Amino acid sequence: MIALITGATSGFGHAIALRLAKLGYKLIITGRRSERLEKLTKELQANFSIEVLPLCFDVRDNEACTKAILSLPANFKKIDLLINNAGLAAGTSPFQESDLADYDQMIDTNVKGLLYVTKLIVPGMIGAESGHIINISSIAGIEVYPTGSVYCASKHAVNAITKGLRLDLIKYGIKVSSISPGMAETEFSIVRNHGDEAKAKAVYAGLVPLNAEDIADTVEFIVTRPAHVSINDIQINPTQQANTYISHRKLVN
Ligand code: NDP
Ligand code: 8X3
Repeated sequence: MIALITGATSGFGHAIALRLAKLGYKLIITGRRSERLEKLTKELQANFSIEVLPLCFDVRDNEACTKAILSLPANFKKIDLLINNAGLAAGTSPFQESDLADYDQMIDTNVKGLLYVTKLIVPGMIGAESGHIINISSIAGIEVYPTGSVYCASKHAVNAITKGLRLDLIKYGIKVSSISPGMAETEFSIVRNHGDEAKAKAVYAGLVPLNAEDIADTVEFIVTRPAHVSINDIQINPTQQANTYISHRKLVN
C-alpha cells in the first residue's frame, strides 16, 4: 500500500508518516522544507523497512504539484491513500483588522492546494477502483469563532469538498474521510502567530491540548477498518475543550 501525505515536515503529517510506516505503508512525504523531508526520509528508512519518496513542493502552486505528481516513478504511481494535511491558520485579528495576505495564504493552501493535489491523485484511484482520501479538517469547519472567519471558512470548504468527493467517488469504491481536531500543540499556533512563540504557547495555557500522536491514532483507526466500513468524520477535542470557544482552563499563578 502506498500513502501520500501532504505537510509531512511537521506536526500531524510527521506523526502520521511515522505511524503509517509502522503499519507497513510505502510513503510519499511532501512539504516545502526540503531539509526536513530529507531528515524524515532517513529516519523512516532507518527505523522501518519501507520505501520512502520525498517530494518538495508548495501545494499552492498547481504547476509544481503537477510536476511532482507526474514525476512519480512507476513503483510509486499507484497511490492507495491520500492524506490531505498541509494547511495553516494565519493571523489572530478580528476581520476588520486582519490582513488580505493571510486570507490568500489560508485559502490558497487549505482549499486550493487540497484541490490541486486531490485532482492529480483521483484519476489513479478511479482507474484502480479503490483508494482512500483523508482530509484533515478542523472543528473550525464545524463552528465559527471570533477572529477565525477566514480560517473557519477554509475548513468549512474542506468539509464541503469532503462530502462532494464522497458523493462523486462512491461508484469507484473510493473512501473519503475527514478528521476534525480541536486544539493540538504542533507548530500550528507558532505559524498562526507569525512566529511569536510566547503567544503560541499562551493558546494552550491551563489545558492539555491534543498532540500529533492523537491524530496519528485517529488515522490508524480509520485506515484499519474493514473494506466495507468507511469512517465519514471523526471530531476529536482535548477533554478541556467543549467546542471552538468554550474551554475549561485551570490556570496556576
Ligand atoms: P504544522 O504547522 O505543525 O504543520 C503544517 C504542515 O503543513 C507542515 O508540514 C507544512 O510544511 C505544511 N504546509 C503548510 N503550508 C504548505 C504549503 N503551502 N505547501 C506545502 N505544505 C505546506 O501544523 P499541524 O500539524 O497542526 O497542521 C496540520 C493540519 O491540521 C492543517 O491543515 C491544520 O489546519 C489542521 N489542524 C490543526 C489543528 C491544531 O490545533 N494544530 C487543529 C485542527 C486542524 P512546510 O512548512 O514544510 O511546507
Ligand atoms: C485548529 C483548531 O480551534 O484553533 O484548526 O480552530 S482551532
